[in-house]
This record gives sequence, structure tokens and C-alpha cells, in this order.
Amino acid sequence: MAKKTSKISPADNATIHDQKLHRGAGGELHQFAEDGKPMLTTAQGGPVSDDQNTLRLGARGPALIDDFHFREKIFHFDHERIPERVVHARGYGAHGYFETYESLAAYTRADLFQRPGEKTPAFVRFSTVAGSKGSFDLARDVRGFAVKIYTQQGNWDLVGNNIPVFFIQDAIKFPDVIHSVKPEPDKEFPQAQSAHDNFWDFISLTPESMHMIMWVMSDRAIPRSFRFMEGFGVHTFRFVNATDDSTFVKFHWKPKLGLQSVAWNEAVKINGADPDFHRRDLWQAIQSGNFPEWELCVQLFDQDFADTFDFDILDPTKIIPEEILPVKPIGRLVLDRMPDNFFAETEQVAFMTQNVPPGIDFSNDPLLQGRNFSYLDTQLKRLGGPNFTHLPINAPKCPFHNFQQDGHMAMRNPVGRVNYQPNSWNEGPRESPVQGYRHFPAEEQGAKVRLRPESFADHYSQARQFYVSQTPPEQRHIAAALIFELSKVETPVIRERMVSHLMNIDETLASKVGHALGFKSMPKPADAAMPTRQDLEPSPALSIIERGPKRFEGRKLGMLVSDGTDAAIFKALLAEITEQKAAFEVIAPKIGGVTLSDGNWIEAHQMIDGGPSVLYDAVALLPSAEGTGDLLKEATARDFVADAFVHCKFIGYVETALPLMQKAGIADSLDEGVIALGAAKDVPAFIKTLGKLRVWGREPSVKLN
Ligand code: HDD
Repeated sequence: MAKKTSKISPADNATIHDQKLHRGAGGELHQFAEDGKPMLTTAQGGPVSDDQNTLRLGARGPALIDDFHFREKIFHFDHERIPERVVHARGYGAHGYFETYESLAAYTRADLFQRPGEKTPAFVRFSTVAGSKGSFDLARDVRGFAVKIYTQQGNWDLVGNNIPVFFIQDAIKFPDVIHSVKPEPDKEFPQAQSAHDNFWDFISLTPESMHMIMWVMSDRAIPRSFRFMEGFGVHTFRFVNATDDSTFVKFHWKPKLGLQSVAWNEAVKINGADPDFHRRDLWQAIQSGNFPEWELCVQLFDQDFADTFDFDILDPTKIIPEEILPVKPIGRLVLDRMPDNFFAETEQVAFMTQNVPPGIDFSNDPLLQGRNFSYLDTQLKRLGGPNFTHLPINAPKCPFHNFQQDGHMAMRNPVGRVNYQPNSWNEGPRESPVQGYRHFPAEEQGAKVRLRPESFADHYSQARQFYVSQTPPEQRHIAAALIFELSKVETPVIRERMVSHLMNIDETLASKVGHALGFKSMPKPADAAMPTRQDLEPSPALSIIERGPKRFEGRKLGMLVSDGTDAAIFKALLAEITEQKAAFEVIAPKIGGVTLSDGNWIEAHQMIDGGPSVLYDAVALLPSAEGTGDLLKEATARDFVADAFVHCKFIGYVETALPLMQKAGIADSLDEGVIALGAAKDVPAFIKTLGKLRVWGREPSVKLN
């Protein structure tokens, strides 16, 4: 008997299917279920009848292997995770654009820097370094600041940190420094913390890390928000122009909203109250239209400058102070869109230091050279194969053509016969000697050696310069951080060795730390390859407080309210906060909200237990007399007030809140940072004062650290 063949052409087939298909809100095609809603299908497109029960032999019988839907669903779930990044596992990203201010053609032929006003799409991922993917945001740690700019000449990845120097001078030491800071391998703790023996053991045996340690022990390591951090390319790179002239360049990102950090005692509490504090902050800012912005600034210099500068420009443990070589703003980065899907974009984005467009080149910094190997290698492991560049977040946004093919999960496959060149059909893409990437023809010579140059040998002078450039509160915080961290070190000889390094940086700092650790006598200064220079000028640009924004824009006021809160004062605060482009949250005894004195009901963002004052930059205590009476019974309400005071925050208060302040133990030590709000007219002055951000003068009396 002849087999029946289908008479339906592909076109007919499409028409038949179209009757059952439906385009969803995101433009995706759906099959319809009986109620007209998009139908659940398997990954193969097979319609699913029951997603609640596995296929069984009888209602109480064994599961059947016939259940391909169950097997596919569980198989896919079992494979949902990819390896987390070996460092910088916890991160958060956003889309945006880079806008060039002026043509830099004299310095670089990089296309993105040629035309003033031109915007180029960008993606940024911020991260902590040591913690795993599920760790908390306010770890004392370096923050990653990785930027991918999708230029017309391919992707440029500037994979930087919020600190301009690094722990080590040579990439071969990277696994060691990272192993030492990660949880100790036998016990797998502590998580996301440097306060343990292994880390300080390695550091105290590695004098080149001392400059970085000063930064990591400073408030830079506990930023208030990603939006208030600087970013640095760290290494010296090269700009190369159309005629192959090279200029050395160091990259800096300067936040438009100024720098700000939190206090350590605050960071510890934020981690409990909101482990996603930094993520939430970025999400809320972008979703509410307050797009964070950074200026890209460069320090440009030539070989003559490099030859006369005090330190080797190839040494990644050194900076060039801005006071010696000013930074030049060359463009701005604006983040204006959150990813649609965290995994697809933020988790799968692959940054690689070797991604540079024509016109940007490397220096011989040995850390950078090692990184240029490591990043491609790690993406292969993490993303599972060589086609990670096919993922939309990693693919260039300019046209690209080559003969790479096949491999796991290839999404773009060549069409046609030719997959090599040269070929006899004159087909396919070809090289462009003029427009293509030309490496800067630096002339190099020398013997093959494993040697650290002598010019890298001064490990203490810039560490000292950083310390002496800080304001008194910042110096106190560095000392307190060292004391805290070393107090967690169980092996006395490591504590002593560390303090012996501090002796080479600043003796007062060293003795403060040694004294607090209970040393009977101070250790000798560590043997130093080179003596510490005392003549380096302080660099005010290194201080966060000196660089503070002096305004409250982008910050958040927490308003503690109750039923009967004075409506006029509350509304005046809202108006002024909005005027300052700042944010606010209402904290109430119940999440259901409160009724103000004028009878209007307002919603609460947090109930008092969920909105401790550590989540805010300043607070206003606005409960009515009756509300205060109720709050007096709540430990969380007392902590709200006491913490705000101890963390040196500005506090506005109405008279009816005084009993609460009494209970919190602050009523007898009011200072200029605790401001009475008698009436709505007092509000503008209060909000203006918030621009100072913290009352650091209060710190010694509250013994914050
Ligand atoms: Fe690195 C990730 C920054 C030294 C090897 N690094 C990574 C990320 C940032 C940095 C921001 C996260 C990127 C993302 O968000 O996906 N790393 C730095 C800076 C360094 C540095 C500023 C010194 C100046 N790194 C460094 C060295 C090596 C690596 C010396 C290895 C020799 N880094 C890696 C890595 C990672 C990484 C293992 C882990 C995940 C990834 O690359 O994509 O390859």
C-alpha cells in the first residue's frame, strides 16, 4: 500500500499555526490554552496538560519514566547554576551609555573618542571581591567597577576597581592573595571577610601590599552606594593615535554625586538589616529615574614624565597623585536601565582586560599582562565554551565577521561554503591593515629573567602618603579597621608582623594599633627594601571627606512617624527632600501606615523593625506625643535613635519625640547635628544642613570606633 504523504506546504502550515498563536506582552509567540491565556509548553514546544502532578501508576503508585515533561523540567532545574566567578562573585549591573566630551584624536584613534556628544552603549557590573554570590553587600572589601563599552570598533572592557592600586605587583601572586582572603579551606569560613589569620598572614609577608592595605582599611572599602564610589583602571595603559604616537594614560571614574562611605559599625548592622543594600540602592535610583553618572577622567603623560616621576608607572601598587598630574574629564557614563534578566546579563557578562579597540593599548605592567591571559580563560570555564561571545550581553554591537565556527551552543553559524581565507572565491571578510588593530610597536629587549625591578621596591612611601592625606576622622577609621581586623587574627606573631609594617608607614598609627591590641612593647619596624620617604606631599584628592558632595542629592532621609504626626512638618520635609533630588522613606509602627494630624492617611515604606536608621543618611523623628509613648516600648525604636546619633547622622526632631531621645540616651548630649523642627518653617534649614552628610565632630564623644 502506498504511504500517505502530506499535502500541506510550509506556507499553509504557518497559516494553520497562526490561528493558534498569540504574541505576548514581550512580543514572544504563545500557543493558547483553553481560556485564551498563553499555554505552558515543554522546552521542545510540547503543550503541557498537568504541571502539578508527576505521572504515576495509580494515585499512590510509583512514578513513571514515561513522564518526559517531569524529566525535562527537573533536568533543566538541576543545571540552572553556572560556576560563580572565582573572584567578584557577588555583583550587580546596569545598562547605560558613554558620552564623549571632545575629540581626543590627538591622543587616540579609538573611534568612541572622536566625535563630541556621541553616545556609545555601555554595561557596568559592580561587585565585591572575596564573598560568594550570596554574600552581603557591606563587606569590608574592594569593589569591582567593570565597564563594557560597545564601540563601533568592538567592545572595550575597562575592568577596574574602586581603589586605584592593587595588593600585588605580579599576576603570578594572584591565586595566593585570593586564596588567602577567601574562607580558609579546611573550615570554609569566614565568608566575605578579610578578618582572619590566612589573609593577614599573607599580607604581613607581602610588603608590596601595604599601600593597598591602607586603602582597604579606609572607608573606601565600605561605600555607602555604588553611586558614590570612584572607579579606577589601575594600570597605566596607552592611547595610540592615527600616526602611531603613544601617550600613557590612567583612567578614573568620578561619581557626579560625590564620594560617600558608611561607618564600620553601621556596615555590620546594614548587612543584617538589608544584605542587598547596594543592589537595592542602584535598582531604586535607576527605576525612579535618578540615573547615576560618572565622569571618565584621564591622566595623560609621556615617557619624560614617566622617567622623572618618583615611582615606576608600571607598578600597580602606585598612584600618580592628581595634584602632580591633574585629571582631565573626557566623557561621562550614565546608567539608565536595569537588566531585564539578572542571569542573562549580569551573571553572564564576561569582562576581559584584553578587550581593547584600536587606539587603546597595554603597558608592560606585569599585573595587566597576566590579567590579559586570565580573563578569557576564566570565561571558558564559567560560561562553558568558546561561544560566550554569542550571548547578547557579550556580543559586540558593531558588525563582526570571522571564520570561527561550531563549538558548544553556537548561535551564529556561517552561511555558505567559505570558512577560511585566503580562498579562491574572493569571499568572506578580510584584514584591514589600516583600520585593523595595530599593536603599538614598542621596542623591547632583555634577558629572560624572573626578576622584580628595583623601581618597584618602595613599598611604604605611598602607603604613608595615603594615610597622611586623610582627615582626622578618616585616620581614626583606618586605625579602627586595623585594630578590628587584627583582633580577629588568632596567631600573635601575625599581629606583630603587621604592626611592624605599620611602623614603616606611620609610628603614631602603629602605636595606636599596637596599644589597642594589648602589645606590651612595640615591634621593630619591618625590614624594608627601601626607607619610607617622608617628603611626599599629602594629596587631598585621596580623602573621601575632602571630596564629599556637600549636598544631600541622591541620599535618603528616614522619617519616623506615628498616628498624629504633624502634617505641616511632614509635608514640608517631603517638599524639600524632593527639591533636593533626594529620596525618603516613611517608617511607622505598622506597615499599614498612619493618619497625620490633618486626618490624611499616609502609607509606610517600613515598619520600625524593618527600617533601622542604618538604612538612611539622616533621620527625622516625627512621632506625636501618643505615638512616642508607644514607641518607647519598642527596642527597635530606641535603637533607631541611638544608632543614628552614634553613626554621626543629622537628626531632626519634633518636641514630642524628646522622651524617645531620652530613652535612647541622647537627650543630654544634643549637638549642632540634632536639630529641632518646631514648625514647617524650620525644615529648609534642616534639609540644607544635611548636605554635610555626617557630624564627624561628634565621633570622639560617641566612641564610634
Ligand atoms: Fe580581576 C574578575 C578587577 C587583578 C583575574 N577582576 C574581576 C572583576 C573585576 C576585576 C572588577 C569582575 C568582573 C565582572 O564584574 O565580571 N582584577 C581587577 C583589578 C585587578 C585585578 C582592578 C588589578 C588591578 N584579576 C586580577 C589578576 C588576575 C585577575 C591579577 C589574574 C591573574 N579577575 C580575574 C578573573 C576574574 C576577575 C579570575 C573572575 C571572574 C572573571 O574574571 O570574569 O579572571
